[in-house]
Amino acid sequence: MNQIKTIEGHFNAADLKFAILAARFNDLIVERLISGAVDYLIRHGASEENLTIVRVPGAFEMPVVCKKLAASGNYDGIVALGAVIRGGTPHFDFVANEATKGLAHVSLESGVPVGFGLLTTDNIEQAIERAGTKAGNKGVEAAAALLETVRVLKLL
Ligand code: INI
Repeated sequence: MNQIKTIEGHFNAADLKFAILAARFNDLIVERLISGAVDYLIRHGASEENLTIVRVPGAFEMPVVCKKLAASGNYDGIVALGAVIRGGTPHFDFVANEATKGLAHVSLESGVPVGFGLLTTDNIEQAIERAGTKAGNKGVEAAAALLETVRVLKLL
């Protein structure tokens, strides 16, 4: 095993530029995700002037704005934060699927990593649990995964 070359990202956000793309829909939840992501990045060495928060109406609008952010060349990575909560109609599935597919597509096509912090839950309780209460904070997880991915990409 000692002979195997291993490449892995470290968790130092110093001198990296991040966009935090956040949906206004379900903003009670999404604000907690933003706080978690910002807190994580700052505690890992990012500076406030290298963080930009960009707000969009809902999860459905995230991919097109993410595409422009990626194409700008201004960011090492983008954290996408939102909350899609199931209602009584198929609307949830369309919004959640399109946002998820769109964000993955932008990341692959642009080569700019996107941290996926879009909650998709059956009810508001599950969303609250994942926004800084008993099931952690998905904004923190997305920022951590993004930071590691940015760093590993820079080593390849
Ligand atoms: N947008 C969300 O971010 N979360 C939701 O739960 C949601 N629901 O359930 O409707 C939602 N809808 C709005 C959508 O993202 C668009 O903003 C809207 O359809 C206008 O294009």
